[in-house]
Amino acid sequence: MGRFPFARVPLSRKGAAVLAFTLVCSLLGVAGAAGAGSGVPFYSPLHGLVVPDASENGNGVTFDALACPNSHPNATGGGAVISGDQSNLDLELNSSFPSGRDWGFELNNSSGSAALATTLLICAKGDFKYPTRQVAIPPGAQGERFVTCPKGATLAGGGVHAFGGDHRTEIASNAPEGHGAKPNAWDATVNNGSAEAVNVTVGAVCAKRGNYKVVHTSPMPLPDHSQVTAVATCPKRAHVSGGGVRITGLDNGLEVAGSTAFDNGDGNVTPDNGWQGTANNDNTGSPETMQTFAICKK
Ligand SMILES: [Ca+2]
Ligand SMILES: [Ca+2]
Ligand SMILES: [Ca+2]
Repeated sequence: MGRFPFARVPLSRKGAAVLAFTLVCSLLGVAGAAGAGSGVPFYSPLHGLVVPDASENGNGVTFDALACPNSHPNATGGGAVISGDQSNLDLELNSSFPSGRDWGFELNNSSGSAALATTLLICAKGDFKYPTRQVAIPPGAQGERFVTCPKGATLAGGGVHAFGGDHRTEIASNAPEGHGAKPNAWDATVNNGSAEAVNVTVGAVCAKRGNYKVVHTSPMPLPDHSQVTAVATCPKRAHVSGGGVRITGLDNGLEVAGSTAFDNGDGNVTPDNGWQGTANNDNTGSPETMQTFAICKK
């Protein structure tokens, strides 16, 4: 786990146990993954966990991590969904970040009651690069960065991690750059509603080989004080490798609440068919739009 750059989270005994447990789950999933032949991504089993309210754990942030198996040692996409009391839009993604073989998640809950989350990981064989860029965000501000794949490599996924802050630190946007089918960069915006500065790392997953293509929904209305979910579906015979959510505007009330791989009931239960994104407009006072992006491997 030496490459794991989640400096804020000391690998406590509990954290190490979670990591070991999820690694075992990932390994067990190898046999269960449908069609995990050469070139087809590996999809981890869903990992369920409790996300306590801030009144229980102080900062309102819960960490989770998943690791790819030996057969498919490169993480390309991490998914997380939080279920609970959404009435005040207080469940959000704080971080969802690639790190070579691993993917880390930080999940916010200040809803007043415990929530449940499921996380999953998509992994690939082959040769990948994980370029990153940083941005420091003062208290009360937002910050954006994009990170570009090396020449000749293709975008296969991406994510963002905020070091520091608390449950008021949230992903505001996290998606491929631009609207093209073959973007070469990943772009993320983070809100820092906390009282301390945070250091944000934006990471792209770049494949040296393979045919990857980005599809996305049209911009969906995201009215004030609402939550909207949209699914971007991959073309037939393509398998999703990663994805994300883009939200317009710049405000601490614009939040990614969920972002995960999607199964369309195509005869297997593998979430290989696209990406599902959920966005909050938490009392910004203005209407915005949201879009879900899927990166699909042929
Ligand atoms: Ca919120
Ligand atoms: Ca917020
Ligand atoms: Ca499926």
